[in-house]
Amino acid sequence: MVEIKAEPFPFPARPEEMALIVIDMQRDFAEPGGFGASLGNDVGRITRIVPDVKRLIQGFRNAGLPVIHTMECHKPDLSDLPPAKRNRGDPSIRIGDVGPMGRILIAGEPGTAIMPELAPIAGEVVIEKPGKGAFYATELGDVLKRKGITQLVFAGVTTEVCVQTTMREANDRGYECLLAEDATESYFPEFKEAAIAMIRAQGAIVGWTASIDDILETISHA
Ligand code: C5J
Repeated sequence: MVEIKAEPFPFPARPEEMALIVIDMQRDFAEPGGFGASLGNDVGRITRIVPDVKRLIQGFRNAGLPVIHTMECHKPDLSDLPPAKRNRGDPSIRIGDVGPMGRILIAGEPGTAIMPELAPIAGEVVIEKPGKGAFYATELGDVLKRKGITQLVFAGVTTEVCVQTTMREANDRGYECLLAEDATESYFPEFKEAAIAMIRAQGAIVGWTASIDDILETISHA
């Protein structure tokens, strides 16, 4: 067992049982004309972390540890999109509508794709998820079981929505979860800060948080 410098206390790492989960680094959340922008958000906050997420992914690849990507998306016939989700709020375009990058958050559309800088490489698992959490209605749990994974490092967007939801799902399923603080972002800086605080509060009630450098320092020597 090795330790990663983390909050609220060192993360007891078992690199041979560890995977990186990169949540929803999709064009639809990061580029003008996508879903994030349709909700009135400043998508530039998301693009700024791309080099950091890339460095973390590369560190896992260099260490020979699994990288798993998720994409929030729906079937073209919208059969996995509850009306309660499609009709929520007042976006300029809704999930399933045609936007400048194709149909919003629909599998196979250009805007739904993972950003090219962070594209999965051959052999990496990509989980298409209809919900905010990556365990809901997906094969993620089976994939992790097959690979013998018990510890998850998280990156991606947005911190307080899909990242935090998936961490909570994972925590309840018995995984030890570590959030890479500088490889995650929110459209709202105060929400990112609050999500990090609530994840590691009460003795890591949901999980730990750490910097990319401290995570890579440990796994590169493992
Ligand atoms: C959102 C996500 N924010 N990936 N999705 O709708 O966090």
